[in-house]
Amino acid sequence: MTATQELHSHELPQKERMIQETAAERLERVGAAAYRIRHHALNMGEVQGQGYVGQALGAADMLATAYSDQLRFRADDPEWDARDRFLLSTGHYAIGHYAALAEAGTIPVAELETYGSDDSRLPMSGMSTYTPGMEISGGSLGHGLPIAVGMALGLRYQDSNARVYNFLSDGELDEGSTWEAAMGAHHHQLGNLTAMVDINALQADGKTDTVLRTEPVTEKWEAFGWYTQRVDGNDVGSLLAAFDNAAAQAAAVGRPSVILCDTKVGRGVPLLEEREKAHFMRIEEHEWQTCREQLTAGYEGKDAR
Ligand SMILES: Cc1ncc(C[n+]2csc(CCOP(=O)(O)OP(=O)(O)O)c2C)c(N)n1
Ligand SMILES: [Mg+2]
Repeated sequence: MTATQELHSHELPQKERMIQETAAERLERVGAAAYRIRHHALNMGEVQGQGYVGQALGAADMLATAYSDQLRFRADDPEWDARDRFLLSTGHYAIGHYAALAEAGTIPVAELETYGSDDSRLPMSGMSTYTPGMEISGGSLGHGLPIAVGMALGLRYQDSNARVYNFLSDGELDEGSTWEAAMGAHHHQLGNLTAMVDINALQADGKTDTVLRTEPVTEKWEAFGWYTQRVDGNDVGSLLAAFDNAAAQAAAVGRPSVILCDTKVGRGVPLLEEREKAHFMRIEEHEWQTCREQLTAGYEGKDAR
């Protein structure tokens, strides 16, 4: 295998690949992937004129860290037995997930423009039967972690080294099923399970602390027996360090890991970062180009906010 092929092969996570890369180069690579994910998400949002764009922008760094650095997968064989499973339980975040799958090479970039249209493989809410690389049909909040627990247990019974990642939102911390699953994961010592929570402090009905106060979140996960880290979810360096720590802890039998990621809705596009009613954004026709320009200006200026 040539060095270039190795770089684009994700059969092993970055740490286990024989890629010679400095920490700065790694940061640059994952940061560039996050920028492209944001760019794709804006283009997809424009097709419908509205949507869950703010979440995709907020979670892009988490998705880039997962897909361009941590996950084991074959882009052209989404059902490869040994793949790590990435379960999106927040179905409405599908726009960000599709962007990440395009970045990973599982979905053609050109197909992204079909997002949300009739007969598209990319419906607005993630469906496993429609989309390659979409492991579960999410949307009914609080189902992802219970499914992840079952999968992690099943993979252990099969002596598989594959790991299970569940991407969930802070709104899913309102769901009792999430906490039942958290308890089950600890009980079964699912060291092959990692939860990544997008704490954007927002839900459909308003700010999380006004809908249902979930804090102190860190202490809750710790009390449930999980290896718990909390990071700035828009800082790729912190995300890489946290995912590396989680990977170093991973074992067939051991503590499950959770990475709590504080993110900003609309991150990278100042026009959208301050928008009201950010759960489902309406963006005017003339604003999309401004959004793209702001994103690129921030990225090229290596906006250090
Ligand atoms: C079990 C369940 N209850 C309610 C809903 C309706 N719902 C859809 S999105 C959403 C907000 C959940 O919070 P979060 O995912 O944190 O929202 P965001 O950060 O995207 O605004 C709700 C309540 C649902 N999909 N599933
Ligand atoms: Mg939220």
